[in-house]
Amino acid sequence: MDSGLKQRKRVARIALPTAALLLVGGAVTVQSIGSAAAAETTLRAAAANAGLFFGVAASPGRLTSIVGQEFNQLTPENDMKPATIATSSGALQNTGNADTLVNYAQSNNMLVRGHTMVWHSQAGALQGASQATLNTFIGNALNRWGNRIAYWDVVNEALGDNNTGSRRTQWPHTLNRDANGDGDFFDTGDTDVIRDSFIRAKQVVQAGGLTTKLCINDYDVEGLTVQGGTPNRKANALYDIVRNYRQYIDCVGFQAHFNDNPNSIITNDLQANIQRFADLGVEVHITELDIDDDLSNNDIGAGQAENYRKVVRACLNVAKCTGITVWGIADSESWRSSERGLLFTGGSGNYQKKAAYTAVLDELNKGRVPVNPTSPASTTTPPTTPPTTPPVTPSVPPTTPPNPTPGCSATVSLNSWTGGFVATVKVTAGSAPINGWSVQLTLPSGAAVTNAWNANRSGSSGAVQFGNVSYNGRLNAGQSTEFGFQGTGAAGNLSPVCTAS
Ligand code: 9MR
Repeated sequence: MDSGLKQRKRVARIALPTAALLLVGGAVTVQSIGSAAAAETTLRAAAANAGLFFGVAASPGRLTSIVGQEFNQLTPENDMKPATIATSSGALQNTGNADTLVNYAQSNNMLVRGHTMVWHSQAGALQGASQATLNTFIGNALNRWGNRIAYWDVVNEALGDNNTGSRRTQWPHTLNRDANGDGDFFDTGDTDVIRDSFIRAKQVVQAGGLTTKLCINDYDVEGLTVQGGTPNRKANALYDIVRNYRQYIDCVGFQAHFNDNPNSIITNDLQANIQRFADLGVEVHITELDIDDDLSNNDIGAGQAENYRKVVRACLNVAKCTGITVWGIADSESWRSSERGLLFTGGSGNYQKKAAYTAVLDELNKGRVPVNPTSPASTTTPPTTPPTTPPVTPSVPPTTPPNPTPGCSATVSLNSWTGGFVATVKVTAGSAPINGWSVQLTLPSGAAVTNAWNANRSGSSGAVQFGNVSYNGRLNAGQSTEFGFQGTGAAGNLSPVCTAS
């Protein structure tokens, strides 16, 4: 993290059903949803039952028995950063500590998150390097550990502070060129260090047949809004990056260093923000969780525990939120020890559980509870079997009249705040299967759609039309799917009209 974040906070004082976890080639698979098992007594076991990993950041000096007992994922807190392992030509050096951590993880059946490749901070000898040299480093780092690393943070903290939604201006972002001056780096002719780094990483993964997943990671991107209800422009910018480069990006990390900076608080729309990224098809992870005691008026008992519970629940409620990592074991060993933001007190291998630990364990043990049981989040995932399987001809004539008229209905639920909203639209087929749908709704004047997911959109204000995308048009009788959109202004009362084809 930009050291400025901590600095800002200190100086200005402004103002953070169960499933089985399978480790398949280093990746997490949520296997099945069943009935709740007996309460587990470690974070890793409870998380595995709920179909996610629960990890910790550590260095070799912190590898006491608690690490393997409580956690099933490990992030090197500092030992895989370019400052430690990169030479100025992008070769590797000093990989001993990283190897120790990877070996420990392997022996304790833990996933590893590589952290991190392209970052403006702690770049060491790589500072100021060209894209070609960054690409060399990306290839070397990926190939060095191969599938022993399940997830790699390819790009870290690419976006600027203070909720501007802009890219950082420091190297490596000085490698960016906005050819047509339209303020983004997505056009033909533009140069984008994010895109080019992910393209390189994806090539290496494909060439080596690796299962390693490629992530983008940032902080202050957790809520749809920030304190006071202002849209979270940094989160929106990250969303645009992931949407534009979806073919290269597999996962998104919300660092979740929650504190009393207005951009870093825990908002009620955390889950909706996780969901909109998940709806793009990427895995979402909470990657560096710690929760400042200031967020509960220095109540590091029930207040902090409640905040931890909220964050864990938001992740559990989204099927593609597949892991949570806390940024250290004990308060005393944290990068911001005075804020007492972790799950244990004590130190040096002698740790005591805090109320926050008990809350996290308890919440994990409750498992994933779908918010809307009639439309699980998996409806947004393209079906793995062809949707056109011919129906088996019934041997007995149907008792209901044949060929009922295809039809559909739609309902909207809104999450509004001052100046904007997110709408989730549920489309349900009538008494006959449908092959496609379109939904029209009329926005009041002053309201406009800024982006949509799981639907093709035409129009942005007044009468706006949404059509199905390739994987969610075909619905059986009575079956539902969901799409969403984000807008500015006030949505008012929306009356969607659904037409089936
Ligand atoms: O926790 C890390 C601390 O020990 C280092 O001194 C610091 C140097 O920048 O990095 C800390 O980890 C950061 C992580 O790599 C990226 N996100 C913010 C984390 C906290 O600053």
